[in-house]
Amino acid sequence: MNDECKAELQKAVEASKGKTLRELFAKDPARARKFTLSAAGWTLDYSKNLVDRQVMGHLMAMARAAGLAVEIERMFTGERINATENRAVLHTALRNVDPEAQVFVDGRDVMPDVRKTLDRMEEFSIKVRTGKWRGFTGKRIRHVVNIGIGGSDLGPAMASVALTPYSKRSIKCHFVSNVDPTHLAETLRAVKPAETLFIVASKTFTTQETMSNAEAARSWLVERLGDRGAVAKHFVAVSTAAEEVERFGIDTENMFGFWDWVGGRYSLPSAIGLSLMISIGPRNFRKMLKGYSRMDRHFRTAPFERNMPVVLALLGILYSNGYGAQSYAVLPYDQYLSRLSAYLQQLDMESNGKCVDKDGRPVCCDTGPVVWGEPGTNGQHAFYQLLHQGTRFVPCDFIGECRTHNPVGDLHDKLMANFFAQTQALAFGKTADECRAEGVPEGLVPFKTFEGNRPTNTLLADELTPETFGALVALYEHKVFVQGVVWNIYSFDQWGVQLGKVLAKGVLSDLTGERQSFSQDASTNALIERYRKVLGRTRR
Ligand code: G6Q
Repeated sequence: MNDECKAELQKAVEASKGKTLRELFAKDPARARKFTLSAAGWTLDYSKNLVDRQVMGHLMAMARAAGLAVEIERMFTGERINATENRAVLHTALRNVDPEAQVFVDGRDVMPDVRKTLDRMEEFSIKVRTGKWRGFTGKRIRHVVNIGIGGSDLGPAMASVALTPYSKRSIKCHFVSNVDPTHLAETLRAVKPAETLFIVASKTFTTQETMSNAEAARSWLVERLGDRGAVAKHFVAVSTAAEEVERFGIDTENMFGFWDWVGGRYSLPSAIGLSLMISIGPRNFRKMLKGYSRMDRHFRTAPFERNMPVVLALLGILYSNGYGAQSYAVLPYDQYLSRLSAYLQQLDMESNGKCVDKDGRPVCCDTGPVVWGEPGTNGQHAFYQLLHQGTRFVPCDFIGECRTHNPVGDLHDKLMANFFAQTQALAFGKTADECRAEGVPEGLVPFKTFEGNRPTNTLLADELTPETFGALVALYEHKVFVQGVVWNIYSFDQWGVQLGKVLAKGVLSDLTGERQSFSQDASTNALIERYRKVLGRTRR
């Protein structure tokens, strides 16, 4: 974070501290309206934050001092802003629905390839959905198993739950990511080989977990169907690595490509979303892209003061760096968004979990926070106690919709009553006097008092549709981007992930090799020894 940003943040913190939400609301009856924004089908009410016009003014000045406007344009126009990997960052091109749009990387328009891949995905999805594409024995595909991990899993896995109401119920999507054999084995128990399509989703097609699971699935299929030729009808690939795909035995005709300028955790709107497209159909998939694109346009063009990703990002920085918040909670009051926080964990923590700035120097302040959460109201019966009365400061995003896809009696009204009531309780708490007025015995007053003043954002849409879902994901993507810009860190690399990919290889050879002496540290060596003993791999 540069000095000018630090100074503005400091002013924002000074102007913010000591203010209570009770006072802020009492002072300004128009506060809720003033601190509410709309974009791409979402309303953001951020009035229950520890801010007023003055605080927001300093936060906006901080964004300007970071050169945010320039950075936004650099991303959208395909500059190589992912400098440590020397790549452009163009997930926004994947959902650019303008048929005339051109987006250049090194002088080449990428949009024709983007459109072509989408059209190929569409053609293939329709074949699978209508039964034109059949398995080796002539049966229709009833199960789609996406084998991938990290960015090649979390997006489609989260989205296929989120958009269940739009799914073709006769085709079930499964996601296998973990190299724990249990994940694959339990999935294979639930499917029939003759009716199953495997999508091997891996940008590099070398990731150990994915390739091991894909090889095991291929053996299972060949064994069950009794013919190696079956692979062609039951395996397709999503990758950037054509040679590796061929080596695995998948015809590149059945490979759907993407490009090095699509980061794994930003790849849901690319061919990585193939399983989702098969499930919800191309039309709904394109509606999702439209939703993404509406939020992209809003982010690129709205003034910072009215810009939803910018506002969310700056509030997050205020709390991370000004109030010492170590985490934030994402609390969707929608069962269909049950995987959202797992998805956002990767998006945010992999992007902004960095300790050096763009010049390679240690950062001067905390960067990406810990992200966590569970759908409401379950969390209310679990961890909300800490949110209300714990010693930690945890800002929260509450996400909900006015209409449910499943109207059952008054259940949705009850859900939303909790949704609204929780942010109210967190903001305004309950004073000791209020407790007394309710007749709480004096000895219990300290326990029943709620300090309040705990900030929340409320995100509300009419309904969770492919459009609003796409817009929601884009909102968080851009929020993370803005924070990376202010912190002056590289948000689009992930060297920590690469480290893990290398480390396990050395340990694996100690676990399985002939050698009885191991090359790790003393603790790890002892654990390896114990493991090998149980498996009878210790020579006496
Ligand atoms: C995402 C990360 C990481 C990646 C996985 C899978 O941004 O780079 O989560 O997506 O490691 O990589 P492959 O797609 O290459 O298998």
